[in-house]
Amino acid sequence: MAKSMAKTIYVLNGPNLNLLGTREPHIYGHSSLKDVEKLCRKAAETHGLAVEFRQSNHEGAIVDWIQEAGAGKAVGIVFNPGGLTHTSVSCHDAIKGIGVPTIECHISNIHAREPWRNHSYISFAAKAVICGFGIQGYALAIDGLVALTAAKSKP
Ligand code: CA2
Repeated sequence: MAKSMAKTIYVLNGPNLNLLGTREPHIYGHSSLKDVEKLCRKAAETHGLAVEFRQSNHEGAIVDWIQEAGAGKAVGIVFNPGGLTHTSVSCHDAIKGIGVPTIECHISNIHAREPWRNHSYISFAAKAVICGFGIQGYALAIDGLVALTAAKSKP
């Protein structure tokens, strides 16, 4: 059955997040991206929402998906841009160009790591940012997105 975009949260993951759980467990933990997907579906279900869960190693594909979420008027986007966090003007511009809120989400605390990870192009366009909670941050971002949008829809 087709999912209504008005009831769908996009969860987008950038480059190399497909490798989650295979290396650097001291930074990113032992869970896989499949585990993250299950966590997101569970969190969204508690709000009666569906999840469109995607990962790509290609910046252009992610820009297309951000535009798709905007065009379809999805509830919002939870976005872990991976390394694109620190480089991507195009993802920043795509988020600015849509009318749905984006929550930037990082597994690690990017402010407690290498200095070049402290800067995010995405944060300038995001409604909110969460980092350092491990993969639980995705569920917290979904809850936060729902709280923000519910607040907005109140009279
Ligand atoms: O903490 C995060 O979620 C990051 O967005 C993850 C990115 C990193 O470039 C950002 O600075 C912070 C890295 C994603 C790649 O993750 C891997 C996990 C396991 C093995 C290899 C890569």
